[in-house]
Amino acid sequence: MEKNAKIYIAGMYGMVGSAITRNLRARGYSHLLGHSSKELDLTNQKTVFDFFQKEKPDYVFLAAARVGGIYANNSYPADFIYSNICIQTNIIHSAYIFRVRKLLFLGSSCIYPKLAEQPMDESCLLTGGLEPTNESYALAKIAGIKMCQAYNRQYHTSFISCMPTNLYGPNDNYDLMNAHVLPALIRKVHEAKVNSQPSFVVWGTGNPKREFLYVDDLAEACFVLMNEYLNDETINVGSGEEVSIKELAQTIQEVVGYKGDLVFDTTKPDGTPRKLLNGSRMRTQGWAPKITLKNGIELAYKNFLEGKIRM
Ligand code: GFB
Repeated sequence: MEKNAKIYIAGMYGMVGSAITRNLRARGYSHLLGHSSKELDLTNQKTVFDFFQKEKPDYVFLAAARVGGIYANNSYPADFIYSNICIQTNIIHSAYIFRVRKLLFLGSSCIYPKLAEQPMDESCLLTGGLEPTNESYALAKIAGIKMCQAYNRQYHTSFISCMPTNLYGPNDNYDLMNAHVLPALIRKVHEAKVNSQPSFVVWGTGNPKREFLYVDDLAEACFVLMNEYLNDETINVGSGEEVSIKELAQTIQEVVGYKGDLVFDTTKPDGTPRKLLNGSRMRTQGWAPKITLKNGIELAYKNFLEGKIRM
């Protein structure tokens, strides 16, 4: 990407979009475009068309999405499939109409089968049933991957996609019901500490395993892919660092400085037992994560304490 390129970050004010924006600004890119969801309704096809007609960006990072943790996905499947299919379809089609030079679509590791062989290679896509709690979101993201590939094939566009593992970091959502597990547990452990509670609640059994990647490491991967990656096969972006939910909670307790008990609420779902990505193809692009899980949790907790979050 040329330094004077016009770059649209869809979802600029979300956790991923703001990390991509930080990365590009630090590299001296100054012609960055983005809107809050209140300013630009990406689910409205004409609004998106008019935006692209006016701005004609050279590059697009498609990081806008309706996201959430297991409870949100399980509770609002219609919202997740509708909003995400609308957002991505409107942006990908307008990017084609207005000749965007390259677009990077961000998906999620939940697109892979619930019981896929671990670690999950990109080739296992659509080889088995999806995790029911987030099937709507997963199907929307799979449609986005396939739409990029279809436009590349028919219209010779350069639309690529990447599948990050579970992400966390600045500007994360800390809503106790709708957040992802890592921010939710940071908030629960913090509140147990400041309120001198004897314990805090962990959903499920604590046995499932999850891989986590700090969002600034993902942003660097997105920059590398936009500049170097031309294959329209989707590519995993993972840390390779997997922990059980119980171990995650205990690590968060260490960082926060709280020694209370874990209480497991098994009325809440565990979700998929594991979703560790095979990130070897991304390593061949010359990228590797820099921030370990413990260090990342320390950074995330610091952001939480500074109020750089969404409740
Ligand atoms: O991040 P999370 O909500 O979603 O993690 P997924 C859910 C796992 O953490 C389950 C446990 O095993 C939960 O039982 N957990 C324990 C908690 N305590 C909590 C808590 O307080 N809050 C939450 N949220 N979980 C998501 C997909 O799956 O992964 C999304 O639903 C997306 O679509 C995202 O793909 C990356 O990791 O299970």
